[in-house]
Amino acid sequence: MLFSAAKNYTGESIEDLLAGSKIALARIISVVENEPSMMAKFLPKIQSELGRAHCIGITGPPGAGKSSLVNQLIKILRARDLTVGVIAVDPSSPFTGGAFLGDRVRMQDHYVDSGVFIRSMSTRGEFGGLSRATKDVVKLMDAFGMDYILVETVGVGQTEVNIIESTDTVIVELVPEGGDSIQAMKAGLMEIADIFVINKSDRPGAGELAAQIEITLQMNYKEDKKIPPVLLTQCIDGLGIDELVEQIIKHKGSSHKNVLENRLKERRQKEFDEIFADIALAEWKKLLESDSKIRETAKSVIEGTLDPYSALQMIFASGSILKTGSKT
Ligand SMILES: Nc1nc2c(ncn2[C@@H]2O[C@H](COP(=O)(O)OP(=O)(O)OP(=O)(O)O)[C@@H](O)[C@H]2O)c(=O)[nH]1
Ligand SMILES: [Mg+2]
Repeated sequence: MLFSAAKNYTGESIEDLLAGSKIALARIISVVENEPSMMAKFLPKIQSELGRAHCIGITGPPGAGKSSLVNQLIKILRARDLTVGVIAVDPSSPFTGGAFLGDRVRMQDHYVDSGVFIRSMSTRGEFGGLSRATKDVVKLMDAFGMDYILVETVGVGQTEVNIIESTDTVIVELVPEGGDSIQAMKAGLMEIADIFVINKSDRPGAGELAAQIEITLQMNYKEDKKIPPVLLTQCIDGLGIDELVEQIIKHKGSSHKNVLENRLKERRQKEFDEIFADIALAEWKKLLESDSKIRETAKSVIEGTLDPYSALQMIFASGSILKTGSKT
């Protein structure tokens, strides 16, 4: 059975999560992290609760001040009595692996706050898995009832871009020093940003970088897309954060409803495709194990005596795939 792991689940229930148990939230996140297919058991129970939280993606080069920004946003949102979930996607590089320790220090005031839930997600190894897992945790926090969900990633790889693309408001945080910011823009972050933040504006060159980005944005202006605002901040002491929150609320607001709705539909479509591909691959592997005829055909492809298209035609013609599909 595809979702057989569900039978062994003995943790706090999804009902507890829906009733507001943080322990259940933490336990269920761990379950899903360890066994992604468990989401198939939980999703039907939370589907009607989804889409209430506003999810903000914060990305930018290492050390830009993303965790400091998260920290400041938590402060302002909590002062407004809004609840906040945070997902810090850990950088995979061993050189920056200690970063979350730093995050812990920066966010420690909020760990004891009952209206805040902070979770780190490690890249561990498997890349597509991290992006899927992050999206699942966003859903669980949404169902739990968080008003805002902040997702911090280092915006370098495709996985991070994939995660960030699935959030409602994308903040790209850059800093005046080094070439990292230009690098980040090359990595495709320019296109997905809803708001640009130039942090460490206490340092020289912040105004110039902002101007440079504004010019680039105007040059690439497309009629169907609003030019994102470029804001200066000092996350170390909270300067510029009020203005940022206003811009986030503006982006979340009614004038962008259609954009958000379209983004949500695109996201659901993409997710559906991804889940289909994951399940299809898992089913295919099972089929290879259980059906000797199919195994023989696949062997011919591996040995180079048969091409994959002809092989698939033969397999489909034999009807084995359809028979297996109807079992699950
Ligand atoms: N001068 C100055 N330093 C800042 C500012 N904001 C953050 N910092 C410092 O920059 C360093 C990195 O900040 P973090 O918030 O950990 O940055 P990050 O982007 O989360 O870092 P990683 O998660 O490791 O990529 C810390 O030492 C902060 O104190 C700022 O506005 N000005
Ligand atoms: Mg950080």
